[in-house]
Amino acid sequence: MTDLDNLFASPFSKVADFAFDENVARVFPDMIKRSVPGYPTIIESIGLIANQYARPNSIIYDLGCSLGAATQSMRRHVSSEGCRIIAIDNAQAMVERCREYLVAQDAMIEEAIPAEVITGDIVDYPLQACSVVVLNFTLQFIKPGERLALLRAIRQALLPGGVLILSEKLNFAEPSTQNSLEELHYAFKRANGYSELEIAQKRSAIENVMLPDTLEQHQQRLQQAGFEHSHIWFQCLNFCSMIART
Ligand code: GEK
Repeated sequence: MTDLDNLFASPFSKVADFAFDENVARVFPDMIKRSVPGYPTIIESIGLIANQYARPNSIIYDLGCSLGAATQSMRRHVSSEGCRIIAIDNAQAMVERCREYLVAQDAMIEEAIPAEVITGDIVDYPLQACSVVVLNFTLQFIKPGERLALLRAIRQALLPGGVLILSEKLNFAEPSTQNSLEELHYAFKRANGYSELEIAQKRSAIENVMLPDTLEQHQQRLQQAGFEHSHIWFQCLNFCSMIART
């Protein structure tokens, strides 16, 4: 059981920038499910996609793994022999809980593929040759000026036929599209029990920390980084997930 997200339920005199600390780690499963439309479907599908592209005896990376939901899904679905998962996050509170969840999963699944969780900054982490990389709602937290270099490093590390699964919140250049999808996202949050105060305070906490791009910016950057093909495989409101192939 995880705690309910009520982190923004009481009024703050000044809303501090959002940080992935112990309080967030404690409520994270509830927070992300009630905030990201389609999150459970994306998580389950990441396992299926990874299973299509994972090469025998290769590494799979889960970058910005938080509590390891994508890692757990890949452990359920990837059947290629000799694969192992390296999950990385720079938030110590996330890493510690992620390890506990994986130990619990070990007890439930026989012969789950090995997964290790590392505390590290994905911006300068030396990636080894790999067949699958997951960036599930992580790139939007990386400084915009560092995003291309990170994608280049991922592209360099991917084996031929390898894949990047990139999920992001999207911005839209056309103002009426932006407003309409943003309003629908707030409606989604209200329907999941968040109050107007919670929505407003979370918004100001995150606005300097999470900086979404447009789909066109993503596509252009993926191309610049050396990916041959990219396409959307999932979109719900202003949240999407892409597959980028070598
Ligand atoms: C999921 N993928 O549930 N290096 C390493 N980790 C980072 C960095 C960095 N430079 N910057 C941010 N993070 C997960 C959800 S959450 C998305 C990902 C969200 C980590 C940060 O600590 C956090 O755990 C994660 O990226 C983003 O499938 O909260 O909306």
